[in-house]
Amino acid sequence: MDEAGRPVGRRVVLGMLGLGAVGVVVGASVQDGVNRAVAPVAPLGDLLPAAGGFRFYSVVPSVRRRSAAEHRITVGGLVERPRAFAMADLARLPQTRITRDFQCVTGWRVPDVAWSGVALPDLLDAVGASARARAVLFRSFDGVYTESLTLEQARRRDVLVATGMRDGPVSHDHGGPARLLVAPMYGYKSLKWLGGIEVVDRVVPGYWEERGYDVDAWVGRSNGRDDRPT
Ligand SMILES: Nc1nc2c(c(=O)[nH]1)N[C@H]1C(S)=C(S)[C@@H](COP(=O)(O)O)O[C@H]1N2
Ligand SMILES: [Mo]
Repeated sequence: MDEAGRPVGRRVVLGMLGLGAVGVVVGASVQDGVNRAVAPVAPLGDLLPAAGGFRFYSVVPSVRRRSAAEHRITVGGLVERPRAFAMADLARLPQTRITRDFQCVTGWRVPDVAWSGVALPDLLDAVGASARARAVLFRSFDGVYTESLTLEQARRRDVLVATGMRDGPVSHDHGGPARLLVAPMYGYKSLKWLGGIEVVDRVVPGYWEERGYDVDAWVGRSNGRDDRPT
């Protein structure tokens, strides 16, 4: 945190990109308390080449590539059948497609992004969550980033282990071979370079949540209140 208590992580990333801290304030009316925590972050889209409207984010300078052939996602913790899923194993589970706007708390949004993969409830059914399960913890193979969801959130059909995006595989820069897509929440919930899933008995705050962001990151809501215009 800096002296004002604001998260500095993204400015560090900007610094590593040689862009420096631009300090543009995102309009306070745009979102909610989550947004206030990130107001000092520059709108990268003005500075980086557009990747179909996305900015590529990583809290570490580089992430080792994993091929689809070598990649495994371990699923363990409070489950009946812990298992490592190869990409081919994921492809054999029921496939779910979903098209949604993708929105980062810093203010950029990409309309109508098509994703495909395994709905998290289908993956959880494949391993069998134990009676003590209350939450799910996700780990990135970048070695740093984590996220978590309550079990109820993790059982939504619009939460995917995404292996496809816009009719191709999820690229390395977008967090492939497989990333999380938490469609109803801000982008930071959608952990990239998914390497491990652990079913746990309580919510463990993730990387940005340790740095002041809300664990419940519903787009358009604040403290459970739905602020979306009707
Ligand atoms: N491992 C990892 N996952 C991550 C991030 C990150 O820095 N590292 N950034 C998050 C944030 S804040 C957003 S908005 C999206 C951005 O996804 P993109 O890089 O595919 O555009 O990824 C999320 N998942
Ligand atoms: Mo984000």
